[in-house]
Amino acid sequence: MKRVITYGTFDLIHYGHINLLKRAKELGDYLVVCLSTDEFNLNEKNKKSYFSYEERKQLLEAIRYVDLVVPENNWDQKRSDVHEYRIDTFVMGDDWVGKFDFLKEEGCEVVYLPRTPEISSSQIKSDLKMK
Ligand code: C2G
Repeated sequence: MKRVITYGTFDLIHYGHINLLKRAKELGDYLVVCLSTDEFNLNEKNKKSYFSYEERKQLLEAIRYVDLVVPENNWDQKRSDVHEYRIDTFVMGDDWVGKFDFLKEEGCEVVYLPRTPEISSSQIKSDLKMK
């Protein structure tokens, strides 16, 4: 069984996220999503998500491509995560290209997938403000 992992905040889940999750799942048989906690978002990513961790987790668990959702508490857990969850392939959108190549040292394939253009959680928030 080929195990894939990806990371993110996934706030205001949209078709760009779904496209990423779909393609990530197509790279294996089991997809782990490491979901940024509210504290990690606030303290490290300078993001305040609209939905809480529990709400974002519930949304992700309802997506057919997602098999397991676990917390992302810090930037540095990826090396241990790939061992803990026995990951074969690490996947991120290509806005992160090159940033996680070090995971190849852990025997993990690293794949960056093209982002879906024109959609982002921040775009949705600003569009809604304009209405
Ligand atoms: N994404 C995408 N297309 C979009 C928007 C997002 O493919 N239009 C992808 C991103 O490239 C990322 C995933 O969806 O791979 C989740 O996006 P975010 O929630 O914005 O994740 P981010 O804040 O980049 O957090 O440790 C890594 C971080 O947790 C990544």
